[in-house]
Amino acid sequence: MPGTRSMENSALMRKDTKLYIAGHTGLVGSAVLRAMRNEGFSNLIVRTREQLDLTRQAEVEAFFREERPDVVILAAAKVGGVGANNRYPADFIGINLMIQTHVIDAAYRNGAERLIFLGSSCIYPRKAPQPMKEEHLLTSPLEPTNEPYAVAKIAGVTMCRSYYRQYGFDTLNLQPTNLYGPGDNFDLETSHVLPALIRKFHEAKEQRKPFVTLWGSGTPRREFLHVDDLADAVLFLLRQDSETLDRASYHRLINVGVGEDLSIADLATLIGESVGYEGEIRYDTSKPDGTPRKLLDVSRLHSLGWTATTPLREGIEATYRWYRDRSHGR
Ligand code: GFB
Repeated sequence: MPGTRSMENSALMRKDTKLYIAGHTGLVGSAVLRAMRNEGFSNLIVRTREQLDLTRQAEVEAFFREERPDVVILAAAKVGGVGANNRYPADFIGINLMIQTHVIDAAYRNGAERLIFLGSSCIYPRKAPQPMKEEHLLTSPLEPTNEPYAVAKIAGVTMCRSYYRQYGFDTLNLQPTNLYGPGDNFDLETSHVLPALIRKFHEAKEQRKPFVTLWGSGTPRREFLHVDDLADAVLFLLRQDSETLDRASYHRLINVGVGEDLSIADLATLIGESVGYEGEIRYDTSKPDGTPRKLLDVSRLHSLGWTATTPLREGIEATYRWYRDRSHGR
């Protein structure tokens, strides 16, 4: 029977737990690292891409044999917005399948006590009922613009679930909604919408441009979670015992979001206000809209007692300050 360890004896509760964060330089991994440090975890393991290439199985196996981490947070992934997903489909499926397959298998074989796998809300079908429940996974076709990425993430979820079912390896799959925050990618071609809009509005203000052009129609709806809230959820879930996770999750799958969405047009208004840009907003409908709506049902996580706390306006303002301080786009 998988998952019967008690938390009192578990490595998960100790501050000297050996905890490996895969992908610690990315948006999610860097937030998890900050949160773990703030909590006083003293035995955190990280490796840069130069030190450890997660797409190379032999390197990953050697690393796990040597380090044998107790807990693994798998936040390493090839990620990007709708434009990047569309342009680099091979990388989005290939790199992600390699990284997650190597890490999940090596973590199990080298005695990790728990692995948390970070996915994305795009694993749910394009026309999933809204808000999207964990149960909606694999119930109808995916959104074509990010199908390769979604298929890789679904394979990761299925692998984690299967290792739990067959071997009792304590895995948990988190599906965060669209994320933003410090450390995000602000490249206009490959980023997600929120950092792209911060940069576009900032540059338009600096250069006194009369209008800003956004992609698509402005009608798709998205939900945005500050990455520090996600890191807090990771910590919260790490502290739950295995039986609690069995009860609360849907076969070890759990959504992480805020439970509210808004249209891209409304997001643009909010970001324009935060940046202080007063010009016109135009839309380039030759660019893809992607999924019409992506709102997560977060009742499973709420039932455990966790809710997101960062209001969107506040989160955007803080992210804008972070962006400006790093002199991006000046
Ligand atoms: O954030 P985003 O790139 O990704 O785009 P998705 C969200 C919406 O914002 C789309 C619109 O309707 C875009 O057309 N948008 C407007 C813009 N202006 C811009 C802009 O300047 N840049 C960008 N990037 N979008 C991704 C998936 O989907 O979400 C990934 O492709 C992943 O696989 C991620 O799941 C969370 O929300 O559409």
